[in-house]
Amino acid sequence: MKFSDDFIFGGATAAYQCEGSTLEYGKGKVSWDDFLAKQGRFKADPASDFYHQYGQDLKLCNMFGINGIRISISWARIFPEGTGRINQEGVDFYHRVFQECHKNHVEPFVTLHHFDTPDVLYQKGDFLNRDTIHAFVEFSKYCFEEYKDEVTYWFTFNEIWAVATNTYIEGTFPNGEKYNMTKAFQIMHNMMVAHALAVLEYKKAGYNGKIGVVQSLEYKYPFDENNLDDIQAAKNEDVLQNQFLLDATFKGYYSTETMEIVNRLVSINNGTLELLDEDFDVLKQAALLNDYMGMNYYQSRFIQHYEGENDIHHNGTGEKGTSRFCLKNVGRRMEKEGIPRTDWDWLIHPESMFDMLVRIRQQYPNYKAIYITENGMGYKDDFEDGIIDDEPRIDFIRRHLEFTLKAIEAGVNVKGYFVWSLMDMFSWTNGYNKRYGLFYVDYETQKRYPKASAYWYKRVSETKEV
Ligand code: BGP
Repeated sequence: MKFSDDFIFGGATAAYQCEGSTLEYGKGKVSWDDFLAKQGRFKADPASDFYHQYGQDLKLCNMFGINGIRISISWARIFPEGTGRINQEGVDFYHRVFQECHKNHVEPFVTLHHFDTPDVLYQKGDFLNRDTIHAFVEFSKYCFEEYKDEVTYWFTFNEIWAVATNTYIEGTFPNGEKYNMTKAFQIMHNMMVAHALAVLEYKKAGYNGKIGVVQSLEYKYPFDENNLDDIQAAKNEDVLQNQFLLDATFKGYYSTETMEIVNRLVSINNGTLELLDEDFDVLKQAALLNDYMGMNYYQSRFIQHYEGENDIHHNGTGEKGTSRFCLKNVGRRMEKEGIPRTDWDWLIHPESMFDMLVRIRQQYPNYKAIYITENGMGYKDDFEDGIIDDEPRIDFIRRHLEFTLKAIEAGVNVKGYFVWSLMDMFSWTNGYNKRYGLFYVDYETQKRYPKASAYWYKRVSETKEV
């Protein structure tokens, strides 16, 4: 079986991870700047210097059969304070980038928020503060109108779950709180309301393009599939990461099953959620209007029942075997015999992506279309005289593409696949030794080198076969 001729073989990027120039050309501060400076481990400057190198990156796309690119617009480059004053230099920069995309026959898929809330809004509570919802909608409306001739494919948010868990459960994103289930659910809800309002504005204005949201999903299997407690633990984590957001996306309300689990998990913190009737009005309308969903998929989890104390350790160094994720009364993530892991302990389990795609089609039959907006492998690449032989990454991508084809065969409407990442770039909690790119970046010279995976991907894109 082959991919269709109009299938997108893309590469993904994100503004803060590749642009560099984080405080130049009129850009405002974002939540990460002070946070990273305080940590002192690494910074996002110059990263892959996309601000100046986008020309060569898009040329490489063209040369290597990459016909789509995920780009995010940095909100603070356009509105340095999040609202109000506009920075024309930032506006012009993205015009240049989009024009260069089209010159190279690379379709831009544009995300409006990829983890980089302007600091002014972040300091006032980020999306826990409902004012940020309205600021985001204003920023979105501005971009829809400004770039309407250049951008056809929009995404509102990247990975709402990652924002919630990394900010309020794992504590690895600014400003690092841990084990707060209530804030995690609340920010997910508020961001989905912001997404919905932006979708309604886009549709109301009648633009000739499409819009959706990117969710990060992981299939949650019970560690012991015959153990009822493990089955419940897997369901807890599934609702926490997947089902809460999928319900909001496709139904516009949370099912009874979802709310039972949400209420139980929130009560662990003695918390309450603010879910307003008017929120569901807009969520329900947007659920019917989304043109697609972006799915970022990296791994699955095997969950065991757990009543011990909260204990989370993030492996942000690539020291294999150092991760721990145990949440009291939710569950504990386990290793599983026979399932390999990367150096950062991410399970390599491509068949689980098939399971997730099929599940979406079954559980949310109004889903319309899915783009796999991120999938890829973090790896410590060896660079020998300009040659980067990344066979494990090729194998990772090949197997995920095989299961993508199988899902299409099973009736799931998958329209494209974006490798994370197009070129090597900054990784939020890991820095620079975790490389994902099809193109190796020498951060000293900013020279790009195609890896073996880039040559391999080119062939796939040309033949439509894996
Ligand atoms: C996703 C993000 C990306 C990217 C990727 C890899 O969650 O959308 O921005 O970073 O994961 O993650 P990491 O860099 O933590 O390995």
